[in-house]
Amino acid sequence: MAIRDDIFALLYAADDYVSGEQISEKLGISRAAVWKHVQALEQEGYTVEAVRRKGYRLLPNGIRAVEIEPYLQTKWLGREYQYLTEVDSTNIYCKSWADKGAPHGAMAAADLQTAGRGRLGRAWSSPPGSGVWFSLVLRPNISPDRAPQISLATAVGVAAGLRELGYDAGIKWPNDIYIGGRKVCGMLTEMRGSMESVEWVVVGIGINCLNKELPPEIKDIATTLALASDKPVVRAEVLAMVLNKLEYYYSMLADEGFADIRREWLANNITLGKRVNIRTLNETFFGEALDMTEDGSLLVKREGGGEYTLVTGDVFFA
Ligand code: BT5
Repeated sequence: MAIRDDIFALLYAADDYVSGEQISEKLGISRAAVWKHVQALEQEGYTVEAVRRKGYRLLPNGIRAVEIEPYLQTKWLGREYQYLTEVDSTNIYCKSWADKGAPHGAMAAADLQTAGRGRLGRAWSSPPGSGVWFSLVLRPNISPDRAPQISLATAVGVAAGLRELGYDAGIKWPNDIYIGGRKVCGMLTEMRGSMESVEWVVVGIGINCLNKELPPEIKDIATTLALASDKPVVRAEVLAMVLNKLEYYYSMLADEGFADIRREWLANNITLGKRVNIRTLNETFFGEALDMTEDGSLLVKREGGGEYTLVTGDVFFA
């Protein structure tokens, strides 16, 4: 949406109000069209003050590149960045971008996802102007059986970013981020490769930020940063802080292997020692989460006897 980006850029660059007339003259569109785009920006989560005889003033709270830049300290992660006002799913977008040659560290983020997805095709609620919905293209030099470690490193990075911002974020195995007993962030990792090597990994991350209301189907299990604390939430800062930490932990995984990531995961987890309900494709049972193994699986003591090593599946607190 080029015109909307142009209007955004004009408002973003101005220290004061910009009149509708100035914008319409500069961009060669009607004042009614300006007003329509301003409303669309508000849909995206920006606050645009409209004052009679003065014009418009932007209070930025989006995730365009110029907004993230002041907080971003990464070298390679998120530097190739595609911002989308609307997309079906940033994972779908990044998978096809990866197939077309997106570089290691490329990122796409969207204000609104119309078909945001969790694992096993579950829906991921991603309303406009409310969260940080983004995906990363990684080209790690690891064997495919180590790909789950990337998800665990991602959980460590997101939790560290949110903790840095003052939120008491913990990790539920394998990689959900919880605040106050509720899910604030989920991740979906997808991969293309052969038996021997990984061509790309796309990591999709959704963090609920600004919304104070949640759809009925998740309102008892989910939370948002705005609900978790009274502090103002700046989405660009959330995204950049998380990227800063993710780059650090992805580099740690590449340079030093999984042991250090595992240590960080253990230090920030809220899973071990809890009574859990495990659901795999084949069975459902209760037990106590005992440990995360050295390759990232969850070790569970089954009620009724025996131990179980969970490689993929869902864990619910029971
Ligand atoms: C996940 O799946 O938690 C992975 C979510 C990944 C979302 C990101 S957003 C950017 C990128 N693009 C995508 O299309 N996806 C990624 P799973 O563990 O299967 O959990 C899904 C379940 O979480 C749903 O069945 C709901 O119960 C719940 N849920 C849905 N939307 C939620 C939300 N916004 N916040 C918290 N929980 C939610």
